[in-house]
Amino acid sequence: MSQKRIALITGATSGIGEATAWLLADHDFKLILCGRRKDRLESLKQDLKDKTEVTVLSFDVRDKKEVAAAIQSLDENWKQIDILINNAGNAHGLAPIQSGSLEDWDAMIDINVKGLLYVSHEVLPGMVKRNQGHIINLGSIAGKEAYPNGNVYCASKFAVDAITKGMRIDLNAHGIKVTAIHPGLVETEFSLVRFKGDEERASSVYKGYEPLRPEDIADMILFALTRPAHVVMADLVVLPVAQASATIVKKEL
Ligand code: NDP
Ligand code: 8X3
Repeated sequence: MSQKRIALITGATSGIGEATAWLLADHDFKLILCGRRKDRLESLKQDLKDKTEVTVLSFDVRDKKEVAAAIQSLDENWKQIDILINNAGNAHGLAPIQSGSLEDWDAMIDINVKGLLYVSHEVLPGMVKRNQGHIINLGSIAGKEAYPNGNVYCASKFAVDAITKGMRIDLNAHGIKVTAIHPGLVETEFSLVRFKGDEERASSVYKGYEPLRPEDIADMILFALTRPAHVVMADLVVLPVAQASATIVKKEL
């Protein structure tokens, strides 16, 4: 009987990360679920307990000491992380570059770029030592094309694209798979965070067409994780049918 692989998912408390947790729990993976909201992590652990083994780590990816302490605190039987899903991230604000907020810029660079690096820094040495592992980074269509007022969010996702390519090159000698998945519009808490709790503005982003659901991206993640040993899904853009580019969306309002 083959051993269950251990997957660490950042940003598992909502949206794509949470949907991925549910799907992987049904497909023979053990899960390390991460996020800041402890209550959500605990209730997800409870919800998944009949499907698979789950452990939770609550930390802010912006804090490198917290990231290191949390991952190093894992029990011996959880330390061998086979899969790292770098999913935690958000947009903060949507404003022209000349009037952007420094706090929003810090948040996006610190979470989407530096946070991804801090978590990877803790997990990669084990994978390298074992010459085995799979990293999946959540990029975005925003990391393939800049769009009006997206400036720094787009930059953070272009950085994720570049880091992914760098990881694939540097980890090549160790047989570690590196995948980037770049979704278009997915209906999650993403816009609620971007618009700082403005529910009406957030929901209007997804009106007049059928957006992706977080489960659609979870499907892609499972697909990437279940390819044969000699195959890596390197780079994938996934859009709702109504979306042709970052800015062209066929809406019927
Ligand atoms: P959600 O807002 O639903 O989820 C974001 C997740 O990231 C939450 O679990 C949140 O957990 C976690 N997170 C945010 N900030 C931090 C932090 N400082 N420390 C730790 N965890 C953090 O959004 P999505 O599910 O849509 O987003 C997931 C990923 O997908 C992101 O990287 C996003 O950029 C990307 N993406 C999303 C698209 C979309 O249209 N929705 C399209 C393309 C890419 P908590 O608040 O509990 O810490
Ligand atoms: C999220 C998709 O188009 O809102 O990365 O930036 S978009």
